[in-house]
Amino acid sequence: MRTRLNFRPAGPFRARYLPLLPVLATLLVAGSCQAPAEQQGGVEEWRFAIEETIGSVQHEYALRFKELIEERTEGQVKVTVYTYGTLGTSDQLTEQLQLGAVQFAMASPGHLGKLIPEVQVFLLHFVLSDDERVNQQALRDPELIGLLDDLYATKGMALLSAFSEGWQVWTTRRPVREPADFRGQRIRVMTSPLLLAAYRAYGASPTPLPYAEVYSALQLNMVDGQVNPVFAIQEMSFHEVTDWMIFAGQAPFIATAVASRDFFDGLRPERQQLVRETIDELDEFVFQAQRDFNRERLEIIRSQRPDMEILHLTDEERERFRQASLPVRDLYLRMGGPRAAEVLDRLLAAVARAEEQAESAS
Ligand code: 6CS
Repeated sequence: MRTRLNFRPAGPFRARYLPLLPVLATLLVAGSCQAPAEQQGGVEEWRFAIEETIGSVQHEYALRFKELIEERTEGQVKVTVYTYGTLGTSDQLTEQLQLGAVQFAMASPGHLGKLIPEVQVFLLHFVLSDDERVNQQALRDPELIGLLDDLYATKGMALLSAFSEGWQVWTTRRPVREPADFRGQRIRVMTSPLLLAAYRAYGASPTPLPYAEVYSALQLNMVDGQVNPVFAIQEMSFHEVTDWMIFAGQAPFIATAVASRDFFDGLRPERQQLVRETIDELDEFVFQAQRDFNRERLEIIRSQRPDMEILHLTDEERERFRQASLPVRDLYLRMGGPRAAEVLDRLLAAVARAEEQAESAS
């Protein structure tokens, strides 16, 4: 079994992160003084900040990246991985990447949508396929990635890859079988504005919060439920403070792996190629890792909470949610930035093409 760490933040948010200020200050000084990345005795250091804790899907990804890069550069590059909680919230990680204090980071559309509204396309429900392999292929669509990369570039980032961390599951205190069951429920969502629209469309009262605050918010009854992939629910102990797990297959959790644009553009062509090839290989690696993690962690949840009610919505029940979610696509077109229509069309076309290919292969 893989490493597991319960991350149950205690106390007010500021108090939790204040002790980290020295770490942040050190990184900021390092980032502003040493471009592109720190050189120590001929060894270059690349810092990789992730939005999840030890033992998570993103951690597995970053560790494998580290292993491959260090091996392939024969120790010329050392990769240091910073897990969630060491450098701050997702928004703060993005800021540090933009400032050059870290060279690589994970940036989930669930938070990044405040900065790049178009990326919220990945937050829409029932847009991707029910088939994870189809989604994997669609997310690799070069035109889609190129289009998004242009937008990331305007914010000082290079988009390296978009990948799924598995289906998102609702954990609640009450059963949810149709949109009306969400009425009056305060559901914690990530901080991108489209998520408010997505859950209001179901009649819920969405509450945006950083990841680190979710456990306490559930425990203190400030919210009634939340949404995340199974591995995250187990790792962050959300299953301790909710009673129902509802699998609706509305959307997988999409993460994006990014590099600082200045850093990446400043790399020698061979190094850029090395990063691109390594990231490419990680696509299949993380596909398998998320599948294993989500399966194994569900078993852990079952053993730790035998009374947990696990509900898989039927096709008819899902269809009610799908219908209720459709107006949110129009909202995305209005609030998703100037290139929203292009991005949504491209994603839908990539999914359709991947579906056709999967059908003709079977
Ligand atoms: O819910 C969140 O905020 C977070 N969930 C996951 C699975 N990864 C990072 C993200 O910030």
